[in-house]
This record gives sequence, C-alpha cells and structure tokens, in this order.
Amino acid sequence: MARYLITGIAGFIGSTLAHALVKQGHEVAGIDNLSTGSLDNLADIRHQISFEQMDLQDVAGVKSACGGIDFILHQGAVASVPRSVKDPLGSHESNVNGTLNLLIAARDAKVRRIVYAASSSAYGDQPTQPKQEDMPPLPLSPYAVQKLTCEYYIQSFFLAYGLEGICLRYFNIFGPRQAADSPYSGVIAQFTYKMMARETPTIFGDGLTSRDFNYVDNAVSANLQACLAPSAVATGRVFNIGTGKSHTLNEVYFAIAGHLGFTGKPNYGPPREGDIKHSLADINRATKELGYQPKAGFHEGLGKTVAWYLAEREKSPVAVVQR
Ligand code: UD2
Repeated sequence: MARYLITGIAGFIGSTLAHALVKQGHEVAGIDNLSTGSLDNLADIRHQISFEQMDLQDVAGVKSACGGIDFILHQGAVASVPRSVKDPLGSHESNVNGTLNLLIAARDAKVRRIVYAASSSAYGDQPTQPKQEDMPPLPLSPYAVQKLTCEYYIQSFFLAYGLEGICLRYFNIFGPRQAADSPYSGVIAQFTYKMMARETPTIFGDGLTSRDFNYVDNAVSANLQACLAPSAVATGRVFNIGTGKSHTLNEVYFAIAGHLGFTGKPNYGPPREGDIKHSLADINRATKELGYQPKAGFHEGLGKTVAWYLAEREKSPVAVVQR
C-alpha cells in the first residue's frame, strides 16, 4: 500500500484515479480548488480519502499536502485550449506556477515520484503522423506551451534534484464524470450533453479534424503503471497515452447521435483558434517501457460514457452535471 496525492482530484480524470486507487486499497489524499471539478465526483468515496480544497499556488498548503506522500498524480490544471487563448496569464498561473510550486514542495518532502498529466497539444501542427515522443514540439496555443513547459520543469527537477518524474502526454481523454455544460468542456461531453437536450452541436471546421480519443480507464492504467515503472524510466521522460487510432469530429458526432437516437444534422462553424487539425499517437514507447495497453477502444468507451450521462440525467433530470 502506498500514499498517493492526486491534484485536481475532483476533476474527471483525478476522481477516476481516486476511485481506482481506493479500490486497490491505497491511501489517497487529494487537493482541488474546485474551479472546474466537483465534489459530486467523489461522493461515493469521500469518507475513504482525505480532501482539502486548495489552489496549487498555495505555498504553505501544497507543502503540507506533500508530507508523507509516495506518489503524486498531478492532474490539476485549467485544461482547455480555448480558455488559454482567452486568458493566457490566468491559465499560465494555474498550469505553470501551480506546477512549479508543487514540484518544489515534492522535492522538499522527498516524494518518490511525480506522474504528470502532460498533453498531446505539445506536438502542435507537427505534420508527421502518428506523433512520436522524440519529434520536436511545435506548440500552437498558450495551453500547449504551458503543458510543455511543465514537462521541462519535471525533467529539470530530476536532473537538478533527483526527483523522479514521468510525463504522460494524454491524447483527448474522455469518459464518465467529464464536465459537460461549459463551452470549455471536451467535445464528446459537450456533444452528448447538447444532443440529450435535443440541441444541435456545432462542429468547428469541416468535420474532418481528427483526434486520438482515449477512454479514461486507459489513462488510469497508464498512471498506475508509471508509478511502478523502474527508476530508469522516471527521469522526466515523456510517454504518449493514446490509442493509436483516430476519429474525425463527424464520426464522433454521428456515433453519439446513434447512441441517443438524435437525428439532427450538425451545424458547422469556423475552426477554433489554437486548434490542431489532426492528432494521433504512436504508443510504442509507452507499451514497451510502461507496459501500457489501451484496453478500452473508442466505441466501447463512448458507449459507457453516453450511458453514464443518461444515468446522471435520471438522477437529476433538471441538470446534467451542472458545474
Ligand atoms: C486538447 C489536447 C488534449 C487535452 C485537452 C485538454 C490536442 C490535440 N489535444 O484537446 O490532449 O490536453 O486539450 O482540454 O491538442 N470542438 C467542436 N465543437 C465543440 C467543441 C469542440 O467542434 O463544441 C472541436 C474542437 O474545435 C477541436 C475538437 O473538437 O477540434 C476537440 O476539442 P476539445 O476541446 O475536446 O479537445 P482539444 O483537441 O482541444
């Protein structure tokens, strides 16, 4: 049994990690400023974890939260490309300053390892597909720059202080508990939420934009494997956490519409600022060095996700995941 600190524990990926670790009998502590996360995501395990509402930039609070921790799973972030385009300074403060504060606290508390939620956005419009970790990054949005900056910080904290770190470049993670009602929510959550309300979602661009959509359970496995990986790979190395398959926005739209019996044709709008056209992961490095395998495929994951939103609506018919 180990002691885990999850940042952003009330968010969609953080709370899914917390459920998995509690199930395995680990000790779980979490922090979250509840800016986008919700304690509803932790309701059924709330008595089995310790939780503090805290911003990542809180120097004294984060220092205290790192005491006695073996592994940090760092999910806390303002996780949105368009939000970073709208407010680059605000998202920088959370994503970069917050991470640096956490790294200093982790170093001082002699935490064994930090596993970081990095982002596929680091590749930007790198024309070659699939994306491999040794390609030079070409970040387009402030968010991508922030996520990439933190990878470099993690590498430097290994080199300068010996703090073990692994960066997991998430490729468009989706699944149950992903907030759905904000314009900054992930596309699968937004499309599902709108179609359930019998509103027609808008596809930004021509619908041929593609992403390597990865079900959240695969990201959870990657985090657990990253904690167990030998020290030789925890030197700040970067790993793609995708599936190796991509789907266009048109495919996503019609797959969700099929699940919900929604017959409206999509609205098409201009492409979103800061967006990448195509994103597809080469997962060989993660497979070889972490033992990562994306067990849940896109369609299986999508089915479970849509079922979850429908079940939430049954519980609270007025509002699905109001956050
Ligand atoms: C980026 C990262 C992802 C993760 C995420 C965090 C890339 C390739 N991926 O995801 O790894 O870090 O940020 O939030 O950079 N869209 C519509 N209609 C809508 C909403 C979105 O067409 O109503 C489009 C959007 O323009 C984009 C695609 O859907 O082309 C995916 O958007 P997203 O916000 O779900 O995720 P993305 O790719 O910015």
